[in-house]
Amino acid sequence: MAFVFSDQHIGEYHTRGYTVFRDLIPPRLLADLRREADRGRPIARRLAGGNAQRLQPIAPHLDMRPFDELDRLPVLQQALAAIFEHDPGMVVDLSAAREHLGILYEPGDSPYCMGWHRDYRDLWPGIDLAKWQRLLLSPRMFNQTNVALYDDGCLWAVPGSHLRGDTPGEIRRFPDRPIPYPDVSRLTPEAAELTCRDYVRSMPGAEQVRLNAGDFMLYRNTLWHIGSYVPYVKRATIHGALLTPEYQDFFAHDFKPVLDAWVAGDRRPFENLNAHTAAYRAALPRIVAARGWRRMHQAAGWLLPRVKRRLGLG
Ligand SMILES: O=C(O)CCC(=O)C(=O)O
Ligand SMILES: [Fe+2]
Repeated sequence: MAFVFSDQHIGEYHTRGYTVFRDLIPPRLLADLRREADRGRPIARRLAGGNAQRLQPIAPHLDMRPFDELDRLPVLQQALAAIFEHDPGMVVDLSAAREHLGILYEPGDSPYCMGWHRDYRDLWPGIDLAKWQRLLLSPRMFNQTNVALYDDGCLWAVPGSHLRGDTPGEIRRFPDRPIPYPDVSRLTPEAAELTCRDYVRSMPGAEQVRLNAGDFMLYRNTLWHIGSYVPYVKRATIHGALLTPEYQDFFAHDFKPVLDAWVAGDRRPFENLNAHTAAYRAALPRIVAARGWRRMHQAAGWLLPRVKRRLGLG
């Protein structure tokens, strides 16, 4: 059945941090997108090896017409406009990310997974995390899209985590930075697959996102999420972003310098927000006590003149 937008999509996007526009892509466009995406797979592997996760950008390599057609689908534009209508100044324009658009592929050689992460915070040491935290809840920032051209269950997420910092359980699971992830390079394919699955499931609250061919997923990359990949399930999922002017500004001034430094071999240390949380927790009894004293002081300031008046002393 063709996609129908509903209030549920708005609610899911805000509360769970992602929503899926089911069956968005009509069959003829799906065929055109698949044809181009499948041309990109060997290019990705030539450029980044047999286990290449993606081809990005695709614009220099593939015919962009079907991708442009997808961006311009009226039903998609209307759905996105409805999701963000509470922010009338926001520029919702998928084509702004056209030159960055990528395609995620299944590995050619062996199973593997990423580490659990929130984008920027856990992937790129050197990012200004205080700024990232300030921008965390802005609807103009950090919106990403996964558009499945084949059924795709690679992505897992912790729904709702985009609304908050890490819970005590998440901090216990991943206290340190960089976040560790399994080295499966010396395992058999089956052992690698199951090791990755155990790791993915070890995150409290993790849920698999199941996309079908033709589904369009809008999500916040500030969610805890992870990709876990096997060679025997064909994948071609278009990976894009909603690049508002504000997000482009972050890209240019906060992300790009960090990326350039990394490419130049400059390995910066990871900042660990858990250290701030731990310091705050340790200080909490003193903070609470100080608040208590302040309240008593305020109460005394209110009470004393009244008592004095009552006693005829003031
Ligand atoms: O494979 C995916 O869908 C997720 C990829 C991802 O999270 C990333 O590259 O940061
Ligand atoms: Fe990510």
